[in-house]
Amino acid sequence: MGLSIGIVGLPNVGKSTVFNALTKAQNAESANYPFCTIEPNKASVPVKDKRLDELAKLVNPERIVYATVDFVDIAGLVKGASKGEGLGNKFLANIRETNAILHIIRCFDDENIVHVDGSVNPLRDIEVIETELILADLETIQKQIVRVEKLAKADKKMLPILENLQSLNKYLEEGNLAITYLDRTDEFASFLKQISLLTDKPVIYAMNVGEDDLAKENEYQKQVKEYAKKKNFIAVSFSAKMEEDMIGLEDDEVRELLSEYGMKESALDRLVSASYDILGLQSFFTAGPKEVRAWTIKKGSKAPKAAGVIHTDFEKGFIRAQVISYEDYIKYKSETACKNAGVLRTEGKDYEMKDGDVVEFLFNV
Ligand SMILES: Nc1nc2c(ncn2[C@@H]2O[C@H](COP(=O)(O)OP(=O)(O)OP(=O)(O)O)[C@@H](O)[C@H]2O)c(=O)[nH]1
Ligand SMILES: [Mg+2]
Repeated sequence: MGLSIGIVGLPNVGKSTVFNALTKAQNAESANYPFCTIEPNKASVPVKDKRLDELAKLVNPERIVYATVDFVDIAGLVKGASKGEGLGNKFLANIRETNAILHIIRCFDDENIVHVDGSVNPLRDIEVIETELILADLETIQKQIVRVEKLAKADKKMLPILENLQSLNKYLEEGNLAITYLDRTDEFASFLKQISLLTDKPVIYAMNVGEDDLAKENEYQKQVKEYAKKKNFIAVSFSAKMEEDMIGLEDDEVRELLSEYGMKESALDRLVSASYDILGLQSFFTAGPKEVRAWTIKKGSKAPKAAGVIHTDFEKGFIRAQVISYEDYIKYKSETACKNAGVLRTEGKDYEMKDGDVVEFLFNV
């Protein structure tokens, strides 16, 4: 279950700079002119969960396999993109299948860096981008309405889907994002899943600020935060430039630099944990001599579902799970010691997985 995130925003706001910082490589061209990015940049980034490193110290495996997040950096969107302005909006297809949207918002002043609309104004910029995403979705919805209308003539079961699509269409026309449209039957929810609307993904507002504004808050950040709060979205501040400058530094140098600016975690760590939160994800671990590995599941998943993330046969033939909490594993330092201390639990098919569980599944083939 891979996590993938699409990066959107106006041109020249720092999307590719962020992408480079997150992927710790200068792979994407970033330069001070709009529409620098034309072809999408894609990269997979390991999530350096510190708990996995701690487990590996105890288990000494041949390898450590971190969970990964895929980032997709695309061209900048401008007002009128749906009508062909700028580079148009066809490139949005590259983020259609992602799980979440990282919306980069310029919150720094720098007269040397061109703003496509002539001034820095984060709330206006958010509206421009969201409107373009909505317009792209309306195009998708209208095509679906035509298709479902035809289907409904032969199959009456499609009628409720058609009605739902029409009311969602109206909702988007009023300027709303699909993600806040909550009136969904199970059938409509699974229909929506198939058509992957751009505005039906959770959004993180990523405020790109100068490093001096990381610890304090400038006027732009205040505005975005307040707006995000109203919409129940997450807003994270970071300095793309500073993060990019940290590429290639050793871990302790990074920590030192971050703490100079009053930060504990890098942008990647904060963005990944924000993404896990909004998507309702958590991790569990497997730990053996071959590998210590992190796996990603939905919160509330039962043990067989978690087993199925490793292999579908594990889910089908699930017998039971042997579970040690991460804290117990660190405390007692080995599986045997955990067993002796009575903290290794045997759990059945109704067990709800907890974040950080160290697990071994037993199954029939
Ligand atoms: N002062 C300052 N400049 C920045 C910051 N982030 C990015 N820049 C600069 O802004 C310019 C544009 O950055 P990019 O990352 O190429 O922007 P983009 O959003 O990918 O732009 P397009 O690909 O054209 O849509 C580059 O010259 C960056 O160095 C920042 O936090 N502060
Ligand atoms: Mg770019």
